Amino acid sequence: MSDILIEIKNAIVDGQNAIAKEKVETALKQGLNPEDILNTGMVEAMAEVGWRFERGESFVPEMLLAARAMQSGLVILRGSLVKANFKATGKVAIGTVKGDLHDIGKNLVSMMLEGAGFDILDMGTDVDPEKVVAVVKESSPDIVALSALLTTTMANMKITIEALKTAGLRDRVKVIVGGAPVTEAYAKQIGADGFSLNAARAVNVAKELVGED
Ligand code: B1M
Repeated sequence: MSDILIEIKNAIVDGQNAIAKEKVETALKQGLNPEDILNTGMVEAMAEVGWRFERGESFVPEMLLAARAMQSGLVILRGSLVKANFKATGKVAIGTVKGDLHDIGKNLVSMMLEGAGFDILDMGTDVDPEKVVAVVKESSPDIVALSALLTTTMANMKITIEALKTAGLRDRVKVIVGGAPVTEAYAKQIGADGFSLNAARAVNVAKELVGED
C-alpha cells in the first residue's frame, strides 16, 4: 500500500477528520485512482475499526469518530466517483432499514448509482417499512434499495417487502438489498429481486433490473 493510502487509513481509524480530508485531497492530486483511495485506504480503515471494536480495543465513540472522518473523505472523493451520465436510467429510493443507523455503505451505493445516471431519492437511515410504502406510492421509484449492517436489523428488509405486498405495491417496484451481513441466499429467501455484495456491483444489478444491461 502506498504511503498516502496508509496515511488516509490511519487518519480515519484515528478519527482525525481534517487530516483524513487533507490526505484524500493529496492522494487525488498525486493522481491516485479514486477507487483505490476508497477501497484500499478508506474501506480498509472501517474494517480495521470494526475489528478493534470486536476485540474490545475500541468502542462506539471511536467508531463514530472514524465514521465522521470517513464521511469527510467521501465528500472530497464524491466528485471523482460520481461522473454523472446525461440520461437518468431510472429512479431509486434508497435507505437503511428500520433500527439501523449505518449509512456509509448506503451513501456509497447511492453515489455509484447516481454516477450511473439513476435519480436518487435518499430515504435516510432507520427507515420504517411504512415510510417505504409511502415513498413508493408518492414517488413511484423503479427500485427500492435497502441496506442493513446489523444481523438484528436484516429482518426489517423482509418486513419492508411484506409491507409493500400488503399495500399492493410489490409488483410496481423492484427491491434490491445489501450490506455486510446480507447474503444472496437471504435475499432470495425474503423475496428480493436483487442482491449485491458491494456498491460497484449494485449498479450492475440495478441496471439489469431496469432492463439496461
Ligand atoms: Co456499527 N457495527 N454499530 N457503528 N459499525 C458494525 C456493523 C459491526 C460489524 C462492528 C463489529 O462488531 N465488528 C457490528 C455489527 C455486528 C452484527 O450485527 N453482525 C456493529 C454494531 C454491533 C453496532 C452497535 C450495535 C454498537 C453498539 O451500540 N453497541 C451500534 C448500532 C447502532 C444502530 O445502527 N442502531 C453501532 C453503531 C455504529 C456507529 C453509529 C458508531 C457507526 C456508524 C456511523 C455511520 O454509518 N454514519 C458504526 C460503524 C462505523 C461500524 C463499522 C466499524 C463500519 C461500518 C462501515 O461504514 N463500513 C462496522 C464494522 C465493519 O463494517 N467492519 C460496524 C464501511 C462501508 C463502506 O461498508 O457499510 O458494509 P458497508 O457497505 C458496503 C457493503 O456492505 C455494500 O456496499 C458497501 C460498499 O461496497 N452495501 C450494499 C451496503 N449497503 C448496501 C446496499 C446494497 C448493496 C450493497 O443494495 C441496496
